[in-house]
Amino acid sequence: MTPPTPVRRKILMTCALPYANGSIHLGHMLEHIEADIFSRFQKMNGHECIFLCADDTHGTPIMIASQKAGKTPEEFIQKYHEEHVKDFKTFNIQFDHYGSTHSAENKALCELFYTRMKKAGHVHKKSIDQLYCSHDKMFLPDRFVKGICPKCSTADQYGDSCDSCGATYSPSDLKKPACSLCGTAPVMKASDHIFFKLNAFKDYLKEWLPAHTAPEIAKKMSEWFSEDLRDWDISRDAPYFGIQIPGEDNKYFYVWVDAPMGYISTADQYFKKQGRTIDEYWGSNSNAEIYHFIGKDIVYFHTLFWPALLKSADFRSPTRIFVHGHVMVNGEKMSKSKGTFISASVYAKHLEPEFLRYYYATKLNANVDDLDLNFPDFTNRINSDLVGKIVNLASRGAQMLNKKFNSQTAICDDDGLKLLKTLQASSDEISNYYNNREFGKATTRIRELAELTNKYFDEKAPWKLVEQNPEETQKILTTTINAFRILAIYLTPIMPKMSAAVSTLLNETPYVWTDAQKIVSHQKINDYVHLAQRVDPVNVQAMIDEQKAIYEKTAPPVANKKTLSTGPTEIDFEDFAKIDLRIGHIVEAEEIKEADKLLRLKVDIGNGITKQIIAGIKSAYPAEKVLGRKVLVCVNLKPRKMKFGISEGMVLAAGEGGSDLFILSADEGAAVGSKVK
Ligand code: NOT
Ligand code: ZN
Repeated sequence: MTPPTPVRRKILMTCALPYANGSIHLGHMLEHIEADIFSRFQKMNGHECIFLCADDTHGTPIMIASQKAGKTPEEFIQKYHEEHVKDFKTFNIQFDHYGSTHSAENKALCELFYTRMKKAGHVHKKSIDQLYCSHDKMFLPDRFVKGICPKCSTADQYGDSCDSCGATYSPSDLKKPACSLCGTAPVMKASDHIFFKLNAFKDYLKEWLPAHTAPEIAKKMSEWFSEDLRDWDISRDAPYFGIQIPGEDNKYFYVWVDAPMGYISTADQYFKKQGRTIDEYWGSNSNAEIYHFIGKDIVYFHTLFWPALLKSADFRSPTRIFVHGHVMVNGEKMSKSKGTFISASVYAKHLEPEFLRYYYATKLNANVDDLDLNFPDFTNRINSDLVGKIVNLASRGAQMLNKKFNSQTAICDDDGLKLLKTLQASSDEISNYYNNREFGKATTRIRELAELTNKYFDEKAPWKLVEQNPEETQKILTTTINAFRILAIYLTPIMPKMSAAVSTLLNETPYVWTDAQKIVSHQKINDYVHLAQRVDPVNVQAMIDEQKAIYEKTAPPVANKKTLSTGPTEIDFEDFAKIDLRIGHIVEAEEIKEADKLLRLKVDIGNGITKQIIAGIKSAYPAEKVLGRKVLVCVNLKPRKMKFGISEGMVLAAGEGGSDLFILSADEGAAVGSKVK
């Protein structure tokens, strides 16, 4: 009887699309490693598994960041695209295609969705009031408004939540709100927005959720169903870097609309290249498996908005949303100032990427718990488990075969064959762990099998036997290398690089899962090359130090207001002594019409020198109130190019802002240009 042909599954899977305005860090890597392990496992079992990702490229933050970088948004996102692709490659994340939401396919798809949603009556227009910066001529997203927390009065808080007391609010609740770009006080302005009627899908979502997510997620999300689901604002006004809404003037899709579309449009690009179509996977009748791997912070978008959008536009929904927890480092939240917000590229400079894959795998399971990247534990697991127990088998077996037996394997001894049977018999168990994303259990089982093999090796003690019974010794070494080979095959989804080195060592082709059921005998092997070096804690520290230094170099100087709310940061006397303060005489003052806060001043600082200073004091000082006054000026500030010209110094003032602002003026007797002591 011939065994039934295994079913070839059709799987399409994605990771969340990283934003194209920052580097890939070890938090992203958890998700990409998790997904990559899953994908490689499916591929080596002969299934079609298409692993896709793309950069998430639209929205206000990217538009503003590109302006600040002096680039077009297209140039800006291109640079990150290249960087992201490179970082993923370093960690052996094997995408079938890595796209971008800034693509013709994504635009076309958004338009198609919108047309269908509109036709089905699932969108409507409504005028809403929002904060608007009349200087920057744009509506301000919550994160672009700063002010005083309405609850605890801490200064310099974002428009959505307070860092100090944790309160959440809307930007118009802030006291003394200001545009975070230019400091201008924003005004309320009305504009038409387009809303998606999410509540029309409430009954559908109620049923959909438990069938497509883990019970703990479904339970949490079901809390939303106790009330009506609110309409979702899917439009943004120009200026916006994104995809224009068809049939509207200067309106764009909100980035969270076109981002999930990226899952499908990236698939579209991939299939087109192959002369296939996305209907095979995404068509409403397709029963292919579709999985989204995401972090717990974006569950809302993937389990409410996304299935509703798909339903509205008559697309099928994903099979399952796989949610993981966040990465903690040494038991704490990743922190830039502590150097534990580690970028992928800095990690790879100091430590082996495949070790991170192994370590994450040992801690990954199918639940949503946070995962602690604990460096002492990391070092220990790599050194004692991976290197000490697993890789060590290869060096013990192969090196002696190289030296004493002319690199030739023989057959296995009887005890050895029993051992190999035990290892092979674990195939289904480990397979199930991989399929169920219980990678921690898979690595535990593999480690146990390595322990059995080490026990066998120690009992047989081939290093003692080699002189008196070379024939038996060769068999023991053949068993050892076979056992290691099986473990390397089981580890292939996690450690593809090591697996490739092992197949090369044994003169074999890259491994597929069923190769574990074979035994290698009477074959020549190659010279053993080191497969893994132990982790030196010195390198861990060097990585953290480098990351910290990068942060310190790029961190914006701490604003005064913030410093006061959290306790002053001390500076050295030498730093203070660098500031050259003088008495200046304001000889010209002019209001900059286009800016709410700015005056253009000419200040005589003595010795015949005058400086142009653009000062943000207009809210308290109209031009005529400062003209002719003697004020304190910092005269050695590097000239800064501002929107309205170069500013060559700083007029000192204190206060919360608005009308609550006081210039520091000098007594009438003070001589212009004299140094402030
Ligand atoms: N760029 C987003 C983030 O949180 C993820 C977008 C995922 C795609 O990093 N979308 N959906 N839905
Ligand atoms: Zn502004």
